[in-house]
Amino acid sequence: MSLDSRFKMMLSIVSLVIIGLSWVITPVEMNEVTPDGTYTSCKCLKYDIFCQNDKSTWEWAKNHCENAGGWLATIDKQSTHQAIRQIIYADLDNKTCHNYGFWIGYYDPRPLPKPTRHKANPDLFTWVKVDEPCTQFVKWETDEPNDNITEHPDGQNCVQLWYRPTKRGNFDDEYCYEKKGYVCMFEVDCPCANP
Ligand SMILES: [Ca+2]
Ligand SMILES: [Ca+2]
Repeated sequence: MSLDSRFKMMLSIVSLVIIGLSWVITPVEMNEVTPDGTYTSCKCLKYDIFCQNDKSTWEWAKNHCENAGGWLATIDKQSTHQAIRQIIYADLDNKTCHNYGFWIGYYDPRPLPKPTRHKANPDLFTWVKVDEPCTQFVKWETDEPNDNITEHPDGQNCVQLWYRPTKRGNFDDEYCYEKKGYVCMFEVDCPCANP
Protein backbone atom coordinates (compact mmCIF):
# COMPACT_ATOMS: atom_id res chain seq x y z
CA MET A 1 0.00 0.00 0.00
CA SER A 2 1.41 3.39 -0.93
CA LEU A 3 2.20 6.00 1.69
CA ASP A 4 -0.54 8.20 0.24
CA SER A 5 -3.12 5.37 0.46
CA ARG A 6 -2.15 4.62 4.02
CA PHE A 7 -2.46 8.27 4.95
CA LYS A 8 -5.92 8.52 3.36
CA MET A 9 -7.00 5.39 5.21
CA MET A 10 -5.69 6.85 8.45
CA LEU A 11 -7.65 10.04 7.83
CA SER A 12 -10.86 8.11 7.15
CA ILE A 13 -10.42 6.16 10.40
CA VAL A 14 -9.64 9.31 12.35
CA SER A 15 -12.72 11.00 10.96
CA LEU A 16 -14.85 8.37 12.66
CA VAL A 17 -13.77 9.48 16.11
CA ILE A 18 -13.90 13.21 15.53
CA ILE A 19 -16.62 15.23 17.15
CA GLY A 20 -17.02 17.99 14.61
CA LEU A 21 -19.03 21.16 14.64
CA SER A 22 -19.13 23.45 11.66
CA TRP A 23 -20.84 26.59 10.55
CA VAL A 24 -20.58 29.19 7.83
CA ILE A 25 -19.64 32.80 8.41
CA THR A 26 -20.82 35.75 6.28
CA PRO A 27 -19.92 35.61 2.57
CA VAL A 28 -16.56 37.22 2.05
CA GLU A 29 -15.90 37.24 -1.67
CA MET A 30 -17.94 37.38 -4.87
CA ASN A 31 -17.04 34.40 -7.00
CA GLU A 32 -18.70 34.86 -10.38
CA VAL A 33 -20.56 37.70 -12.11
CA THR A 34 -22.89 37.06 -15.05
CA PRO A 35 -22.97 39.45 -18.09
CA ASP A 36 -26.03 41.26 -16.69
CA GLY A 37 -24.18 41.95 -13.46
CA THR A 38 -25.88 39.44 -11.14
CA TYR A 39 -23.87 37.17 -8.94
CA THR A 40 -24.30 33.43 -9.35
CA SER A 41 -22.30 32.25 -6.38
CA CYS A 42 -20.11 33.50 -3.59
CA LYS A 43 -17.33 32.25 -1.38
CA CYS A 44 -17.87 31.80 2.33
CA LEU A 45 -15.53 30.87 5.12
CA LYS A 46 -16.48 27.75 7.02
CA TYR A 47 -15.04 26.80 10.39
CA ASP A 48 -14.90 23.22 11.67
CA ILE A 49 -14.18 22.62 15.35
CA PHE A 50 -12.57 19.28 16.06
CA CYS A 51 -12.60 17.66 19.44
CA GLN A 52 -11.11 14.19 19.49
CA ASN A 53 -10.73 11.56 22.15
CA ASP A 54 -7.03 11.28 21.28
CA LYS A 55 -6.60 15.03 20.60
CA SER A 56 -3.77 16.54 18.50
CA THR A 57 -0.50 18.40 18.68
CA TRP A 58 -0.43 21.79 16.92
CA GLU A 59 1.55 20.38 13.98
CA TRP A 60 -0.76 17.40 13.55
CA ALA A 61 -3.80 19.69 13.64
CA LYS A 62 -2.23 21.99 11.04
CA ASN A 63 -1.52 19.04 8.73
CA HIS A 64 -5.00 17.63 9.20
CA CYS A 65 -6.63 20.94 8.25
CA GLU A 66 -4.40 21.29 5.16
CA ASN A 67 -4.91 17.70 4.00
CA ALA A 68 -8.66 18.30 4.26
CA GLY A 69 -8.34 21.30 1.92
CA GLY A 70 -8.32 24.08 4.51
CA TRP A 71 -5.98 25.62 7.06
CA LEU A 72 -5.63 25.92 10.81
CA ALA A 73 -8.05 28.74 11.56
CA THR A 74 -7.26 32.42 11.22
CA ILE A 75 -9.24 34.24 13.92
CA ASP A 76 -8.35 37.86 13.28
CA LYS A 77 -11.78 39.46 13.65
CA GLN A 78 -13.69 40.07 16.86
CA SER A 79 -16.93 38.78 15.31
CA THR A 80 -15.27 35.48 14.34
CA HIS A 81 -13.71 35.10 17.76
CA GLN A 82 -17.03 35.69 19.49
CA ALA A 83 -18.84 33.19 17.25
CA ILE A 84 -16.29 30.45 17.86
CA ARG A 85 -16.15 31.10 21.60
CA GLN A 86 -19.93 30.83 21.87
CA ILE A 87 -19.97 27.47 20.08
CA ILE A 88 -17.11 26.06 22.12
CA TYR A 89 -18.61 27.05 25.46
CA ALA A 90 -22.14 26.05 24.52
CA ASP A 91 -21.46 22.64 23.00
CA LEU A 92 -18.05 21.33 24.04
CA ASP A 93 -18.12 21.42 27.81
CA ASN A 94 -16.06 18.24 28.07
CA LYS A 95 -12.35 18.56 28.85
CA THR A 96 -11.59 14.97 27.91
CA CYS A 97 -12.01 15.86 24.25
CA HIS A 98 -10.08 19.14 24.14
CA ASN A 99 -7.67 19.27 27.11
CA TYR A 100 -8.62 22.84 28.02
CA GLY A 101 -8.01 24.42 24.66
CA PHE A 102 -8.31 24.52 20.87
CA TRP A 103 -5.38 25.11 18.55
CA ILE A 104 -5.66 27.95 16.04
CA GLY A 105 -3.32 28.98 13.21
CA TYR A 106 -1.40 31.55 15.25
CA TYR A 107 2.17 30.71 16.21
CA ASP A 108 5.65 31.94 16.98
CA PRO A 109 7.95 30.97 14.10
CA ARG A 110 11.04 31.43 16.31
CA PRO A 111 11.06 28.62 18.88
CA LEU A 112 13.78 30.12 21.03
CA PRO A 113 13.94 30.23 24.82
CA LYS A 114 13.46 33.95 25.36
CA PRO A 115 11.02 34.15 28.26
CA THR A 116 10.41 37.89 28.19
CA ARG A 117 10.72 38.74 24.49
CA HIS A 118 7.20 37.88 23.37
CA LYS A 119 5.55 39.68 26.19
CA ALA A 120 7.27 42.82 24.97
CA ASN A 121 6.66 42.02 21.28
CA PRO A 122 3.46 40.00 20.95
CA ASP A 123 3.04 41.16 17.35
CA LEU A 124 5.87 38.86 16.33
CA PHE A 125 3.43 35.99 16.35
CA THR A 126 1.98 35.26 12.91
CA TRP A 127 -0.89 33.42 11.24
CA VAL A 128 -0.48 30.30 9.10
CA LYS A 129 -2.70 32.02 6.53
CA VAL A 130 -3.57 35.70 6.47
CA ASP A 131 -6.70 36.79 4.61
CA GLU A 132 -6.57 40.47 5.39
CA PRO A 133 -3.02 41.56 6.25
CA CYS A 134 -4.17 44.84 7.81
CA THR A 135 -6.37 43.20 10.43
CA GLN A 136 -5.02 43.91 13.90
CA PHE A 137 -7.38 41.87 16.08
CA VAL A 138 -5.57 39.62 18.59
CA LYS A 139 -7.29 38.64 21.84
CA TRP A 140 -4.59 37.60 24.32
CA GLU A 141 -5.62 36.50 27.80
CA THR A 142 -4.26 38.72 30.61
CA ASP A 143 -0.51 38.13 31.16
CA GLU A 144 -0.21 36.14 27.90
CA PRO A 145 1.80 35.41 25.84
CA ASN A 146 4.16 34.45 28.67
CA ASP A 147 6.42 32.01 26.76
CA ASN A 148 6.43 29.76 29.82
CA ILE A 149 9.64 27.71 29.98
CA THR A 150 8.96 25.77 33.17
CA GLU A 151 8.07 22.57 31.31
CA HIS A 152 10.26 22.93 28.22
CA PRO A 153 13.29 25.14 27.42
CA ASP A 154 11.88 26.06 23.99
CA GLY A 155 9.03 27.87 25.71
CA GLN A 156 5.52 28.15 24.29
CA ASN A 157 5.22 28.79 20.56
CA CYS A 158 1.74 27.68 19.48
CA VAL A 159 -1.50 29.49 20.30
CA GLN A 160 -4.70 28.02 21.70
CA LEU A 161 -8.13 29.36 22.46
CA TRP A 162 -7.90 28.77 26.20
CA TYR A 163 -10.86 26.84 27.51
CA ARG A 164 -11.26 27.65 31.19
CA PRO A 165 -14.25 29.19 32.95
CA THR A 166 -12.26 32.36 33.61
CA LYS A 167 -10.41 32.48 30.27
CA ARG A 168 -13.40 32.49 27.92
CA GLY A 169 -11.50 31.33 24.87
CA ASN A 170 -8.91 34.09 24.84
CA PHE A 171 -5.49 33.51 23.24
CA ASP A 172 -2.70 31.77 25.14
CA ASP A 173 0.70 30.61 23.91
CA GLU A 174 1.09 26.93 24.79
CA TYR A 175 3.58 24.08 24.34
CA CYS A 176 3.20 22.88 20.74
CA TYR A 177 3.40 19.23 21.79
CA GLU A 178 0.32 19.45 24.00
CA LYS A 179 -2.68 17.61 22.57
CA LYS A 180 -5.76 19.77 22.14
CA GLY A 181 -8.92 20.21 20.13
CA TYR A 182 -8.50 22.49 17.10
CA VAL A 183 -10.32 24.72 14.62
CA CYS A 184 -9.94 24.35 10.84
CA MET A 185 -11.05 26.93 8.29
CA PHE A 186 -12.26 26.27 4.74
CA GLU A 187 -13.35 28.34 1.77
CA VAL A 188 -16.65 27.02 0.39
CA ASP A 189 -19.26 28.01 -2.20
CA CYS A 190 -22.43 29.48 -0.78
CA PRO A 191 -25.46 31.55 -1.85
CA CYS A 192 -24.78 35.25 -2.24
CA ALA A 193 -26.18 37.44 0.51
CA ASN A 194 -26.89 40.39 -1.84
CA PRO A 195 -27.19 39.17 -5.43
CA1 LIG B 1 7.55 31.42 22.44
CA1 LIG C 1 1.17 30.82 27.90
